Amino acid sequence: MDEAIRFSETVSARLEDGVLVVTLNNPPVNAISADMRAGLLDAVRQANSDQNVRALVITGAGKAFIGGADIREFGQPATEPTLPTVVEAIEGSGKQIVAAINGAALGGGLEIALACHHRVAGSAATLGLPEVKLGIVPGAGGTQRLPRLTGVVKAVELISSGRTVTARDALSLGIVDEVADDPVKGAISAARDQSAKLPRRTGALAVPAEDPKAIEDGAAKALSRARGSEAAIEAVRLVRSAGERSLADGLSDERATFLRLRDSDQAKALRHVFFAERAAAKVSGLEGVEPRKVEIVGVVGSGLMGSGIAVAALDAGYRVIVVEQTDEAAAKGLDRITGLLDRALKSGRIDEAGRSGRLERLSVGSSMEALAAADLVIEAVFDDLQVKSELFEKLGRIVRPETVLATNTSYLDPDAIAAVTSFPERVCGLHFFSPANVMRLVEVVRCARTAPDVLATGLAFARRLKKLPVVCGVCEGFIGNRIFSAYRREAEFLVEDGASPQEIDAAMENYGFAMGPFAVFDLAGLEIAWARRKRQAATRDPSERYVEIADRLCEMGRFGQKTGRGWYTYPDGKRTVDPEVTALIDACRAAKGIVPRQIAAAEIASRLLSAMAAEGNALLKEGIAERASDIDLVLINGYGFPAYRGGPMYVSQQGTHS
Ligand code: T1G
Repeated sequence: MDEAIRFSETVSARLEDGVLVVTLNNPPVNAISADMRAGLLDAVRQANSDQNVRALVITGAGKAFIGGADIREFGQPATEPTLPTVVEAIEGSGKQIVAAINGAALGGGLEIALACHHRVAGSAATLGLPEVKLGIVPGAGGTQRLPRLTGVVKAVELISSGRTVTARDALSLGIVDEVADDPVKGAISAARDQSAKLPRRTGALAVPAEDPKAIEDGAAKALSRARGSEAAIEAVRLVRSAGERSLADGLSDERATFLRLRDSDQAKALRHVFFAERAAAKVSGLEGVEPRKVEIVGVVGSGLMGSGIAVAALDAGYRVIVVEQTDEAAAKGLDRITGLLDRALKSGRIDEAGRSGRLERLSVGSSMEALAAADLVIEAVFDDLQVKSELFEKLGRIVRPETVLATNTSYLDPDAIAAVTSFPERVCGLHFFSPANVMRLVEVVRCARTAPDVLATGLAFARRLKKLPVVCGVCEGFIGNRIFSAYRREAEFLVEDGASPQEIDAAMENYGFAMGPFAVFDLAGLEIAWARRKRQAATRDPSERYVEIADRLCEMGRFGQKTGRGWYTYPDGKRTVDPEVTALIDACRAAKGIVPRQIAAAEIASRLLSAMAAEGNALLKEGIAERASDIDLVLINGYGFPAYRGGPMYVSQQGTHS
């Protein structure tokens, strides 16, 4: 073989002292295309019959190792050679094949690595089988080979969640054999060292013996999290079966399941979500706009929201200055933030060094002047226009001329807040969802005067926090709460028409929501929506349908779960139907002369989804949301809409409600 060999458009190799280093190059993430499969198979076959080749290394060009199968090809039938054919050729090769995992090894990418005989990961590599997030199961041996390395319990957890792990974690789980600063160099030297040995084939290993109870518990936990995701349920079944039958039987079941799921409605919806996330990153008017540099983040307010935002910023490596009104409040804020870090330590999400590093980057105090050092200041104080306006006026005098100011308001008009400053172009909204250090969604609000680079700064900041930013314009409630209000209104119409809150909750939980609407109302508290309805009462069109039941509940002091009573009652914390509420609903219906009728679960879901989509269409028309898929992302990531349904706009476009 020559020194530089090209096997296909995306696969080339060079021979280094008897080791054939095969490089996959399909920018931007080395997704596995038909061309790559053909080239890789050719490389392995030719190497097998070439006496000059003692061993092989497979690696990726650029930042990724292999970002998985090419999702854009999913709608088409798989062409030969298929990925299982390539994987089988790699594992079955008589010559040592070592994976040099230089970056992301996901899905089919990890399956290729698992079929190699030895794995060396670079320290920045990430590894995972995220297929369930696309509504499918791994299709090239992932469910059968991973448990042979990690055991069934770990593999069930990893594959059913689709979670990715770092190189270090992969090493301790047994997924990789080495972590090296230069994985290609490490892999070449491993290939040389081991070229005389028999290849260690993952598929030939026995699945490690484990306590059957641990497997049972792990599977039960994964299934309870699966919540209607067919792919996750199938993934659990396939991984569990790995220990109970031959590799060949496991592989053929896995492939058949993969092919069946690939064409399912859930998989189609999840592909829509995948591309929706990428589309959301492309914001009109920001082409070529550079965000401002942010190193120090200021947070005003250290309540539930402020402390969550502070922790998210600390997690992302920022220096964080938290300011409260008094020393006493600052001390409480510090306690709250420390408490969140302690919890992260206890759960193993961070280690002791991570905890102390975060605390070193944090300062909490009562002097506003400290914010003069900040590049971005986020206010998370009480949601009151007067309070926020006064704060922004004060901040305007303290911060530097390039500092970006962001408001975390949920319902107030950020344009009105920006107007009190002399620099509204430096103000945007960053609407986090609670708990802010956990929830992925951030609505980035483009105010009337927000400068493009300020909006870009908000987006870049949210992205560095590993959040999903969605840009929206100014309206009451932004995208999410506007749609949620429409959802609430329709849910109350349904109650008046004859459905009980518990029937509605059951219908929506059955549809795939984590919680039904009335359980959510009780959890969030009924008083904010009540206050808003009272504010709007004077201007409400009297001919508009209005349901009074929620007002009556609030007048009775039933503000939801925190008062022990709302739409439900909560003896010992357990959600229970309350005859008092049932009687109230009956009375309200009777007062309007409504004869209640039985409403089927399908009609409940269909009406609630239509109400959401109608409000979404209004948001598009008003230019609040840039595209329908942005609305889907908001509902999925902020409001518990089941991802495998694709979001309310997607559902309405498909015309399928149940
Ligand atoms: N296929 C096609 N396009 C992809 C892709 C993929 N697998 N992954 C990324 N892209 C595009 C993406 O749309 C975007 O395009 C650009 O690459 C950069 O992506 C048999 C069947 C690898 C960690 O689920 O997690 O293998 O918008 O902005 O932040 O079992 O992309 O620029 O036009 O996300 O640096 C499993 C999904 C497939 C991996 C890189 N694979 N990708 O993150 O860039 S299932 C996945 C990611 C499978 C087998 C089965 C991330 C990344 P555009 P990006 P990034």
